Amino acid sequence: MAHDQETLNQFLDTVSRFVRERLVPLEESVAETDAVPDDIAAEMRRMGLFGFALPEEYGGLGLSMEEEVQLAFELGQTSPAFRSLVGTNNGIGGQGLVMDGTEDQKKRYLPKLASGEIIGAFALTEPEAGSDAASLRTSAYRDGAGYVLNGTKRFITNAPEAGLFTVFARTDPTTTGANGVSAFLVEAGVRGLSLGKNDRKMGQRGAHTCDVIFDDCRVPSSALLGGVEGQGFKTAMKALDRGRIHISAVSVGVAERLIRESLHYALERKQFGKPIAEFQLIQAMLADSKAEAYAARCMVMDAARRRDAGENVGTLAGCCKLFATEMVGRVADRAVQIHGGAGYIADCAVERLYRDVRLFRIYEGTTQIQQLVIARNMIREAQS
Ligand code: COS
Repeated sequence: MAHDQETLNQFLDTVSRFVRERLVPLEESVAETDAVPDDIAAEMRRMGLFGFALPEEYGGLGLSMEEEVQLAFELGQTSPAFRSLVGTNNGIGGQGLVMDGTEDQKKRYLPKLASGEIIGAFALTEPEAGSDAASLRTSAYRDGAGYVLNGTKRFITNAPEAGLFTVFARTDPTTTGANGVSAFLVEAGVRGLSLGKNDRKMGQRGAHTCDVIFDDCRVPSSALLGGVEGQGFKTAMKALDRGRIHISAVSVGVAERLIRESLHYALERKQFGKPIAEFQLIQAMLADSKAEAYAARCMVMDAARRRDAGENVGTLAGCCKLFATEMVGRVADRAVQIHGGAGYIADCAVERLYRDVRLFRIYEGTTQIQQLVIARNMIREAQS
């Protein structure tokens, strides 16, 4: 539901201040300790950030997509680990439930996700099924009044903290494709569900991923998302369409932060007797970054508005993800270049952000998957 402009502006101002005054000063220690402090998580709960995109009737803030991307522009102004903590509940870990859950399932879990009492995780990727998500092998066979899950999920964001997993598993062993996949809501702590060691990642320290292993894990029939078999892959794709716009907005936010850091440094740093900002080769890098970040911001706002208006934005979400995540990679690279040697040193924000943003081009669908989705949709449309 759309909020009035004044309420939205107040909320965005509060978040912006929280980011600048509370989160930015903690960036280095979060990277060092690999943990977001509990008091920050508590503040995020109080601000409603665990449920910004979840419906108001279940305790969320019910932001529209256009409102959500504006929030993501703000949350993007600091280490992505902070956003990641609240990202799955509102995104891929909660939206499957919002879009396709039964009323009972929504009532049971959405209020807890919205308040941040539990963390939701999206368990799609497997050791042998990354981009080719439909080839997943985790199985769920019917047994009496429930299902038994077996298989391993990989790189699952927030799995170490999760209270609820949306798990994609094959209920029809006779098909190898998308139609045999169903989604299950599996609570942490059930027998047969275990976690691997936390992955040691290139960046985004403070945000955690690990394997999720199902070994004869028994769940009741009521765990089947929407109560229907064979719909799981579509649920995953719909959640990802939405998530891709959100990640694009975060990419814009981080790019704007990197540009600010670069401009500030270029104005302070003197070489050859004057601030390096006065050299045209530095100006070219600043200008390219500014123009590209602005283009991505406009794309993201447009896709979000169209989604709110009810358009199918699968292609546009792919365009945003492709452009915005590649854009922030280039902006981060230029930011390091503008900082010179200082940008390669670990206590420099741009060094850390350079590593952090590398993930944006990979998760929720690689750049190459976005290219494939965009082109496939174009061809289908032309032929229909
Ligand atoms: N919304 C709704 N339904 C969708 C959809 C979407 N965006 N995309 C596909 N579907 C449906 C299709 O309509 C099709 O249904 P029907 O058989 O009833 O027509 C079904 O899902 C299978 O679609 P498709 O044939 O396109 O599946 P593919 O196996 O060819 O896979 C790609 C398509 C590659 C696009 C998909 O596997 C993908 O997005 N992979 C990347 C996965 C990913 O992002 N992983 C990140 C992990 S989460 S961090």
